[in-house]
Amino acid sequence: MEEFDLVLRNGRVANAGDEFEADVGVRDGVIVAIEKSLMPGKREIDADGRWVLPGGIDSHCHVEQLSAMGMMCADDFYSATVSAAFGGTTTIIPFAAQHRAMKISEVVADYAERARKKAVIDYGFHLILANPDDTALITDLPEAIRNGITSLKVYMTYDRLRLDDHQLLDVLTVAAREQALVMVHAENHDMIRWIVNRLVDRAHTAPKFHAVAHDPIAESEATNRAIALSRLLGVPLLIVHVSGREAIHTIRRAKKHGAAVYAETCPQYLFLTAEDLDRDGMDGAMFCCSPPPRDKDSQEAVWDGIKDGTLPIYSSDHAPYRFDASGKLPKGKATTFKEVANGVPGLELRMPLLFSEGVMKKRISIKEFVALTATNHAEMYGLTGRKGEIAVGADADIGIWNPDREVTVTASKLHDNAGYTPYEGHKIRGWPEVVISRGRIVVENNTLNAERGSGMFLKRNPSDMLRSQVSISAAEARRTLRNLIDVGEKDGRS
Ligand code: DUC
Ligand code: ZN
Ligand code: ZN
Repeated sequence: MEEFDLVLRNGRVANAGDEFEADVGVRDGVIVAIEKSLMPGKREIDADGRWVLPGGIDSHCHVEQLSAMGMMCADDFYSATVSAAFGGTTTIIPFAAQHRAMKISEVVADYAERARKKAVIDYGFHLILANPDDTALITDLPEAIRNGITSLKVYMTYDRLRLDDHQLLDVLTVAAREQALVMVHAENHDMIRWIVNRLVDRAHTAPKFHAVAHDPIAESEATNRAIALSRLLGVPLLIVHVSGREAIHTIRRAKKHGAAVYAETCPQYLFLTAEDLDRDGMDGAMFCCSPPPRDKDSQEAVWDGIKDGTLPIYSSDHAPYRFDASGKLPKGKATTFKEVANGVPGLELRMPLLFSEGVMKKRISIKEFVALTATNHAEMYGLTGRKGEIAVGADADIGIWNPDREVTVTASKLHDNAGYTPYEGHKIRGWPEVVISRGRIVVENNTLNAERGSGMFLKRNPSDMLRSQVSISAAEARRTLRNLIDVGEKDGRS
């Protein structure tokens, strides 16, 4: 039998469904054997006392993205993917972000070209759809989906991005027909706008007021509305970056009634609170993201949602901006919370934070950790069979985790380009010491060994979730509404 390129020996393997002791044999970038006592390989790694886990998939991150306000984020495809790799993530799915005047095919080509030259791990794209006009819905969106961009994000807030309910119904209809998953940023635009105006009128402009403006009721209302729209059509959807107890409750209740609604949460909703936005001077701006971190009670609700499957996806929502005039503080100390660039870095620490606080503190099992950080993303975003699992035939994307390694987080040791971390000083137990991407050892001994541009674009399949059942009431609606939709399609319109 042909020799292995790499054998990971004596480790404890965990997948979302099981855990066991075995050696893992890799050839040509693919896992080809999982057994005890494999034959020697050209390269061997002793994983005794370590976890051998699927490489993470971070399905929500912003890389080399120009915000709708015209602000470029701090990481390009090189720094972002290097940072991801050091944190145990071997696949990212960032966004190709349309601004309203842009043509989708050009947006996609632009992001693809930049990633192709720089990424060191594999990547796909979601589309951000800001202008669902006829050209987008009839031609450009279906084309992007056919090219493997099988998910798209839409916004219910932000002046330059938001879609109204009518537009959301149009998008959901086309997505269902073309087999794409719709991801929704669910916050009530007018509630936020109204509060912002009151706050600014009263000169309440410090970073902490960002959390006041983005009230949890704005999140839960929009979440409920997005779910209602998807139920009306019987079309699944995913709510991104869920933060508050009420929104989680709304999603749980809808799922109980059979709605095909999925949801994502992020480290900032487990490990930060709104009090972080109230730090001295402008420091709170480092923690401004939307939705904002909430309170301890919502943190507990997020843990509960993670445990009971209401929140099956745990992503970073890495949106890095430097803490200076090029990013977070365009007007220095005079920057109002409205003007602070929105987002926090998290690609590198996403997995270590959950490993430490979840697995090591026994809030979640190692199998749940794998599901939340890798396997569920593969199922949600059309990567099953290739990514998110230690299985024969899958890509050899693997992290070897030392559960005893202790790390005190500090920005200077991280590899992104934000220049700060919201988790400064946090003590982490458990770290991915060796990270393997398609059989290449990309991180070992705290050193990168990967060429710029060596990551590959992943043309994704449709989400496994699109095949899942919809509620009885939605199915009823579908019988009538699908007819309407089909009639519309006959003359080329949806
Ligand atoms: N939404 C995101 O998904 N990321 C950063 C900011 C935002 O509003
Ligand atoms: Zn968002
Ligand atoms: Zn985001």
